[in-house]
Amino acid sequence: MELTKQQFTEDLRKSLTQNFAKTTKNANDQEIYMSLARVIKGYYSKIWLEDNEYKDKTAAKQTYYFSIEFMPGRMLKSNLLNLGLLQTVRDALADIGSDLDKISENEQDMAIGNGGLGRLASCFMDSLASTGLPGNGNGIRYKYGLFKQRIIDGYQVELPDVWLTNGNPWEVRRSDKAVEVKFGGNVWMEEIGHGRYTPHFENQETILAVPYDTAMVGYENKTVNNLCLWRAELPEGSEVIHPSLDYMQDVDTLSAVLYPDDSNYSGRLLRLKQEYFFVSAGLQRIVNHYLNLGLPLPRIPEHVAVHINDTHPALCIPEFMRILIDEHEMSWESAWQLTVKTMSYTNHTIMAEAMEKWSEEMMKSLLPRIYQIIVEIDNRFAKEYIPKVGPSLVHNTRIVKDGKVHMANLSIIGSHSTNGVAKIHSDLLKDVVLHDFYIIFPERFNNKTNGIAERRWIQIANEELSGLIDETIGKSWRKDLNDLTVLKAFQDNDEILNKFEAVKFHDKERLAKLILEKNGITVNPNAIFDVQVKRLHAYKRQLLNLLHIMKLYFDIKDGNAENMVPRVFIFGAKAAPSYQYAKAIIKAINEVANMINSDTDVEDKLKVVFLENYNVSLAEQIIPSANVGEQISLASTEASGTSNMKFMLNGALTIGTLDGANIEIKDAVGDENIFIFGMNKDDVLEYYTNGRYQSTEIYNSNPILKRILNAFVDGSIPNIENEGREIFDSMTVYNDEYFVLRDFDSYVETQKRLEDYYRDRHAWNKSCLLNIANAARFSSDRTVREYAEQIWQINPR
Ligand code: NBX
Repeated sequence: MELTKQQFTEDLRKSLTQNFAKTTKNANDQEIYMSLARVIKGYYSKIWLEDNEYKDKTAAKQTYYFSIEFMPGRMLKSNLLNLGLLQTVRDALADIGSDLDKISENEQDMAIGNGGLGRLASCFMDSLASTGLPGNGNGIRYKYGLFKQRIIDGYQVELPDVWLTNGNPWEVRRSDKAVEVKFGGNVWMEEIGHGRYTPHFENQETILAVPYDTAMVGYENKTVNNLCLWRAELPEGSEVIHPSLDYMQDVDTLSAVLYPDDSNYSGRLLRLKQEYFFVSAGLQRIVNHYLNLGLPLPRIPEHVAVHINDTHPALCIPEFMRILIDEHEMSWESAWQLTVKTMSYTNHTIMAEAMEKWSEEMMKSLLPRIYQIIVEIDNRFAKEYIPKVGPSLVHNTRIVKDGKVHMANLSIIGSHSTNGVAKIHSDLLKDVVLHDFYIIFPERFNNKTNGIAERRWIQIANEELSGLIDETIGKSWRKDLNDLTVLKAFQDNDEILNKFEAVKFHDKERLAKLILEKNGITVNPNAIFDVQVKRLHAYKRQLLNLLHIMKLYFDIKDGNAENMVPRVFIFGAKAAPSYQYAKAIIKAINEVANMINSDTDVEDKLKVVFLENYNVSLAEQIIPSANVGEQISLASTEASGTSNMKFMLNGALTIGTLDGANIEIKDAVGDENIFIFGMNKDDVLEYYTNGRYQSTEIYNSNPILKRILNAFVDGSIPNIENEGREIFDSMTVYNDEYFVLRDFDSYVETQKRLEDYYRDRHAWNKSCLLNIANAARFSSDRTVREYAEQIWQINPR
């Protein structure tokens, strides 16, 4: 939008006076942030209103992305960038003696997600708006986001994330759009003639769902979509008869906390309540809005697509059926057709422990009507498909069995599309994990490789690199990332390569400063910055990284590292609070870090840094400065990964396995520009089928590994008596579930090759440039366009 510095400064002054009775002279940074955010909201709200009117007028089809997690991070700079105001506001603030970066730090990260799945949802929100696609989010407004992580004595300690204390300036509470969501009680069916039944209810608990809307502003266009987050409250009128304290507390807890488990299923009642709560509220609002436009219900799939982000919102399927049948008297057959046409589903993991399976008893007592509908869906599925595909296939794919409701089965049967998030992952779904479904519904399966919102991950996170790209190839890449391919023309231009190296060096100096401030560790910006940032999980194998660090440490101690290129290993990772093994690894990383960082023999050859509380805003500070990104999950376990794409876009080289999107990154950059090691998925599957892995054989025959693993239990690494034992046993007694030892040698060799390559500055810089130049296919703009065309059938404005 068009705006002069003077106009903006005037608006900010006004906002400071109106909101805080302050001037630019005596306001503190928090007050400036709040006033600034309100000014910005004022600017985009006009576009928001106009786009809503446009959407209503055209009744064009819209997508609603249902996700129990979102992780937008900070909104201020993103909104400024997308409105085209970043530079104007930066300059205007400088004029009044203020600094945008410092002001921005007063914004609490909106961290209502765990990791990959939630961050992907937010990248999609940015990309949908920025590609002009009508696509909205639907989720829960948790009062407390993902816990804040502190490291105390090397241990993870979890603190509550009280992100709403100062208020959230971006949200709009819409009381007029509140709806009621009902739980429990009894339901019985009454015949109303012509073989039709209507449900009756008694003793239900009613909760009011109040939506809070946040504008998702498109990049330099006219689109503003909506992220709708629901809060649980006491229903209106409940002041007449004072409700029980238990009930009041129930209402309060419903939207209070995000479950802190990533890739793990917890069959807790409150979680099921949360799932139904945001599903029911979201669908009610969509249907109400649709009917208010005067459109006929049987045509709803022409105007509405509902996406189920993993199985947490799978209750969309029976709830949509309930609304159509019970509230709008539609026949089962018609309602089912509309439901399947409207719904689509993404799977994000093949980890067995993540698969949601609710006990029938719980489902029946909490959601009696939904349970009935699920059973009916299941029975009709069996009746229709046994004659077509036989009883055994139907048995394997049934929704209700062994006393459980299988949510993935419900999602596939009740939708027209099931996709994985990278080629290898979608293939594994078809060939292995969901093979029986694939036989029944081959046309429903497809792949949508993940992507990242390039605006946040380079334009905002790495302004200096963005500036250099502008200088080199012009600015068009900011609108269309495909234009980065023009950089290929400079791959042998040393003058340009040196400039890219210089930018990376500045980024590393900045991170070095942060590390000194936060951890009191001095690191050398000339060292290789080698980074692994992601949730802590055994399958992601942070331990493999740590074993390699120990190898380097012993090399130094033994005097075998004279010519080693100095390295700084940087970790960021939260562990689920109940995931003891993951917490043991965090403790071990921190104790190894203490040991190495304080050993004077090591000098600055090797440093290990664990940065606490990894989240979106910290990622924006870490990723630009990486030389190497670690993507070392066991092949076949990481569905896609998305930090791999962020590193690539910021000119870091990947060391990784043939897993997730690493494979597609390798295809994009070529073998010379990535470091691949270890088993591939077929090697792993082969071990699974023949069952012949014996980790102790490797332990006993590999003296280097033996020495490293022994260090975890013989006191060489101090202060990890219990954790060291747990880790040691996992590698030996419990047969190393994720083949860390099996891939160790290959990893070490590849790390060595990487180190040698780093010495050749021209070759290294060229590879970095080629990673950037080939990053466009990992833009989430590309991903959402594919969803839009192939699954949702929605068009850009
Ligand atoms: O989703 C992640 C995957 O692990 C990543 O490989 C992928 O890049 C990312 C985005 O597609 N998955 C994730 O964050 N969570 C879950 O998959 C999950 C599944 C079930 C559950 C809890 C979490 N109960």
